[in-house]
Amino acid sequence: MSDDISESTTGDRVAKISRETAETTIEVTLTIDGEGKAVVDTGIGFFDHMLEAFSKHGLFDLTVSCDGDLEIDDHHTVEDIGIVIGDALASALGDKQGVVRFADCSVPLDESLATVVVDLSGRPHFEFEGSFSQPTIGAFTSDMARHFFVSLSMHSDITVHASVKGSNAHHEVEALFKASARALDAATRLDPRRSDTPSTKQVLWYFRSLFWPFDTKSWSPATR
Ligand SMILES: [Mn+2]
Repeated sequence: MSDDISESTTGDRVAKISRETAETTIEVTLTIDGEGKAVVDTGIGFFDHMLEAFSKHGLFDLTVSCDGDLEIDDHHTVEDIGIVIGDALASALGDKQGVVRFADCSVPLDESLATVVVDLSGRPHFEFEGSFSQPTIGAFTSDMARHFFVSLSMHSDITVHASVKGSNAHHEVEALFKASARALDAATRLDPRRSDTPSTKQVLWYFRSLFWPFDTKSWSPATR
Protein backbone atom coordinates (compact mmCIF):
# COMPACT_ATOMS: atom_id res chain seq x y z
CA MET A 1 0.00 0.00 0.00
CA SER A 2 1.40 3.38 -0.90
CA ASP A 3 1.46 5.70 2.07
CA ASP A 4 2.36 9.27 1.28
CA ILE A 5 2.41 11.45 4.37
CA SER A 6 3.40 15.04 4.86
CA GLU A 7 3.49 16.75 8.18
CA SER A 8 4.02 20.33 9.19
CA THR A 9 3.82 21.93 12.58
CA THR A 10 2.70 25.51 12.19
CA GLY A 11 3.15 26.71 15.77
CA ASP A 12 2.90 25.75 19.39
CA ARG A 13 0.65 22.77 19.97
CA VAL A 14 -0.75 22.88 16.42
CA ALA A 15 -0.29 20.27 13.72
CA LYS A 16 -1.34 19.82 10.14
CA ILE A 17 -1.04 16.36 8.66
CA SER A 18 -1.88 14.99 5.22
CA ARG A 19 -1.98 11.30 4.45
CA GLU A 20 -2.71 9.63 1.15
CA THR A 21 -3.09 5.92 0.46
CA ALA A 22 -4.94 3.87 -2.13
CA GLU A 23 -7.89 3.82 0.28
CA THR A 24 -8.14 7.36 1.68
CA THR A 25 -6.87 10.90 1.18
CA ILE A 26 -7.02 12.81 4.45
CA GLU A 27 -6.03 16.24 5.72
CA VAL A 28 -6.27 17.14 9.40
CA THR A 29 -5.40 20.29 11.29
CA LEU A 30 -5.49 20.16 15.08
CA THR A 31 -5.06 22.97 17.60
CA ILE A 32 -4.82 21.63 21.14
CA ASP A 33 -5.42 25.03 22.77
CA GLY A 34 -8.44 25.84 20.65
CA GLU A 35 -12.02 26.94 21.13
CA GLY A 36 -13.91 23.87 19.98
CA LYS A 37 -14.34 24.98 16.38
CA ALA A 38 -14.73 22.13 13.89
CA VAL A 39 -14.92 21.91 10.12
CA VAL A 40 -15.39 18.24 9.37
CA ASP A 41 -16.34 16.41 6.20
CA THR A 42 -15.72 12.67 6.28
CA GLY A 43 -18.57 11.59 4.01
CA ILE A 44 -20.20 9.78 6.96
CA GLY A 45 -22.82 11.91 8.67
CA PHE A 46 -22.72 10.28 12.09
CA PHE A 47 -18.90 10.32 12.14
CA ASP A 48 -18.94 14.06 11.35
CA HIS A 49 -21.31 14.46 14.32
CA MET A 50 -18.84 12.57 16.56
CA LEU A 51 -15.75 14.52 15.45
CA GLU A 52 -17.63 17.79 15.94
CA ALA A 53 -18.52 16.62 19.47
CA PHE A 54 -14.87 15.65 20.06
CA SER A 55 -13.76 19.15 19.04
CA LYS A 56 -16.49 20.93 20.97
CA HIS A 57 -16.00 19.11 24.27
CA GLY A 58 -12.20 18.89 24.07
CA LEU A 59 -11.89 22.55 23.05
CA PHE A 60 -9.72 21.37 20.18
CA ASP A 61 -9.96 23.23 16.89
CA LEU A 62 -10.22 20.52 14.29
CA THR A 63 -10.51 20.39 10.53
CA VAL A 64 -10.88 17.03 8.83
CA SER A 65 -11.32 16.44 5.14
CA CYS A 66 -11.40 12.92 3.76
CA ASP A 67 -11.92 11.33 0.39
CA GLY A 68 -12.30 7.67 1.31
CA ASP A 69 -13.42 4.44 -0.30
CA LEU A 70 -16.97 4.62 1.08
CA GLU A 71 -18.14 2.56 -1.90
CA ILE A 72 -16.66 -0.37 0.05
CA ASP A 73 -17.71 0.60 3.58
CA ASP A 74 -16.77 3.02 6.37
CA HIS A 75 -13.82 0.98 7.69
CA HIS A 76 -10.82 2.60 5.99
CA THR A 77 -12.22 6.11 6.37
CA VAL A 78 -12.80 5.83 10.14
CA GLU A 79 -9.59 3.88 10.80
CA ASP A 80 -7.41 6.26 8.79
CA ILE A 81 -8.91 9.41 10.29
CA GLY A 82 -8.09 7.90 13.70
CA ILE A 83 -4.52 7.39 12.49
CA VAL A 84 -4.15 10.96 11.25
CA ILE A 85 -5.77 12.58 14.32
CA GLY A 86 -3.45 10.40 16.44
CA ASP A 87 -0.43 11.56 14.44
CA ALA A 88 -1.62 15.16 14.76
CA LEU A 89 -1.97 14.82 18.55
CA ALA A 90 1.56 13.40 18.83
CA SER A 91 3.00 16.10 16.62
CA ALA A 92 1.16 18.96 18.34
CA LEU A 93 2.09 17.69 21.83
CA GLY A 94 5.80 17.52 21.00
CA ASP A 95 7.90 16.72 24.08
CA LYS A 96 4.87 17.24 26.40
CA GLN A 97 6.74 19.55 28.71
CA GLY A 98 4.45 20.88 31.45
CA VAL A 99 1.40 18.77 30.58
CA VAL A 100 -0.93 17.31 33.21
CA ARG A 101 -0.43 13.84 31.61
CA PHE A 102 -3.13 11.70 33.36
CA ALA A 103 -6.88 12.32 33.23
CA ASP A 104 -10.18 10.50 33.32
CA CYS A 105 -13.72 11.47 32.50
CA SER A 106 -17.11 9.80 32.67
CA VAL A 107 -19.89 11.17 30.50
CA PRO A 108 -23.52 10.03 30.51
CA LEU A 109 -25.93 10.40 27.64
CA ASP A 110 -29.35 9.46 28.93
CA GLU A 111 -29.18 5.69 29.63
CA SER A 112 -25.58 5.37 28.35
CA LEU A 113 -22.37 5.93 30.29
CA ALA A 114 -18.82 6.07 28.94
CA THR A 115 -15.61 6.33 30.94
CA VAL A 116 -12.22 7.14 29.41
CA VAL A 117 -8.90 7.19 31.25
CA VAL A 118 -5.79 8.46 29.46
CA ASP A 119 -2.06 8.68 30.09
CA LEU A 120 0.11 10.66 27.68
CA SER A 121 2.74 8.03 28.41
CA GLY A 122 4.49 7.75 25.07
CA ARG A 123 3.42 4.09 25.14
CA PRO A 124 0.47 3.34 22.85
CA HIS A 125 -2.02 1.02 24.51
CA PHE A 126 -5.78 0.59 24.20
CA GLU A 127 -8.16 -1.34 26.43
CA PHE A 128 -11.90 -1.47 25.87
CA GLU A 129 -14.76 -2.90 27.88
CA GLY A 130 -18.34 -2.99 26.70
CA SER A 131 -20.27 -3.41 23.49
CA PHE A 132 -22.60 -1.43 21.27
CA SER A 133 -26.29 -2.17 21.41
CA GLN A 134 -27.00 -1.87 17.67
CA PRO A 135 -24.53 -2.84 14.91
CA THR A 136 -24.93 0.35 12.87
CA ILE A 137 -25.72 4.04 13.39
CA GLY A 138 -26.73 5.50 10.04
CA ALA A 139 -23.83 4.75 7.67
CA PHE A 140 -21.46 4.21 10.62
CA THR A 141 -20.55 0.73 11.87
CA SER A 142 -20.77 0.91 15.67
CA ASP A 143 -17.63 -1.17 16.25
CA MET A 144 -15.64 1.37 14.24
CA ALA A 145 -15.90 3.67 17.27
CA ARG A 146 -13.73 1.20 19.17
CA HIS A 147 -11.45 0.85 16.15
CA PHE A 148 -11.12 4.64 15.82
CA PHE A 149 -9.72 4.85 19.35
CA VAL A 150 -7.35 1.93 18.70
CA SER A 151 -5.92 3.91 15.75
CA LEU A 152 -5.82 7.14 17.71
CA SER A 153 -4.01 5.62 20.70
CA MET A 154 -1.50 3.69 18.56
CA HIS A 155 -0.55 6.80 16.59
CA SER A 156 -0.62 9.34 19.42
CA ASP A 157 1.41 7.06 21.75
CA ILE A 158 -1.31 7.58 24.38
CA THR A 159 -2.57 4.87 26.75
CA VAL A 160 -6.38 4.77 26.63
CA HIS A 161 -8.72 2.68 28.78
CA ALA A 162 -12.34 3.08 27.69
CA SER A 163 -15.61 1.49 28.75
CA VAL A 164 -19.20 1.97 27.71
CA LYS A 165 -22.63 0.68 28.66
CA GLY A 166 -26.13 1.54 27.59
CA SER A 167 -28.93 0.43 25.31
CA ASN A 168 -28.68 2.83 22.35
CA ALA A 169 -25.59 2.73 20.14
CA HIS A 170 -25.88 6.39 19.10
CA HIS A 171 -25.82 7.38 22.77
CA GLU A 172 -23.06 4.91 23.64
CA VAL A 173 -20.71 6.10 20.88
CA GLU A 174 -21.48 9.77 21.49
CA ALA A 175 -20.75 9.40 25.21
CA LEU A 176 -17.46 7.69 24.28
CA PHE A 177 -16.36 10.54 22.03
CA LYS A 178 -17.36 13.18 24.60
CA ALA A 179 -15.59 11.38 27.46
CA SER A 180 -12.48 10.97 25.31
CA ALA A 181 -12.51 14.64 24.41
CA ARG A 182 -12.87 15.75 28.02
CA ALA A 183 -10.17 13.35 29.25
CA LEU A 184 -7.75 14.37 26.49
CA ASP A 185 -8.45 18.05 27.10
CA ALA A 186 -7.64 17.64 30.80
CA ALA A 187 -4.51 15.52 30.19
CA THR A 188 -3.10 17.90 27.58
CA ARG A 189 -3.57 21.03 29.76
CA LEU A 190 -0.39 22.78 30.77
CA ASP A 191 0.04 22.90 34.53
CA PRO A 192 1.57 26.31 35.36
CA ARG A 193 3.32 24.78 38.40
CA ARG A 194 5.24 22.35 36.21
CA SER A 195 8.14 23.38 34.01
CA ASP A 196 9.49 19.93 33.25
CA THR A 197 8.17 16.73 31.72
CA PRO A 198 5.85 14.85 34.13
CA SER A 199 7.91 11.67 34.27
CA THR A 200 10.67 10.56 36.62
CA LYS A 201 12.34 9.28 33.43
CA GLN A 202 12.10 12.87 32.14
CA VAL A 203 10.89 11.60 28.76
CA LEU A 204 7.42 10.73 27.53
CA TRP A 205 8.34 9.62 24.07
CA TYR A 206 10.05 6.29 24.69
CA PHE A 207 8.14 4.37 22.02
CA ARG A 208 8.59 7.05 19.42
CA SER A 209 12.28 7.29 20.27
CA LEU A 210 12.78 3.69 19.16
CA PHE A 211 12.01 4.84 15.65
CA TRP A 212 13.29 8.39 15.63
CA PRO A 213 15.47 9.27 18.60
CA PHE A 214 16.01 12.89 17.60
CA ASP A 215 13.59 15.78 17.33
CA THR A 216 10.02 14.58 17.95
CA LYS A 217 8.67 17.54 15.98
CA SER A 218 10.33 16.32 12.81
CA TRP A 219 9.46 12.68 13.32
CA SER A 220 7.66 11.30 10.31
CA PRO A 221 4.63 9.01 10.67
CA ALA A 222 5.86 7.29 7.50
CA THR A 223 8.47 5.49 9.62
CA ARG A 224 5.77 3.55 11.50
MN1 LIG B 1 -26.18 12.71 18.91
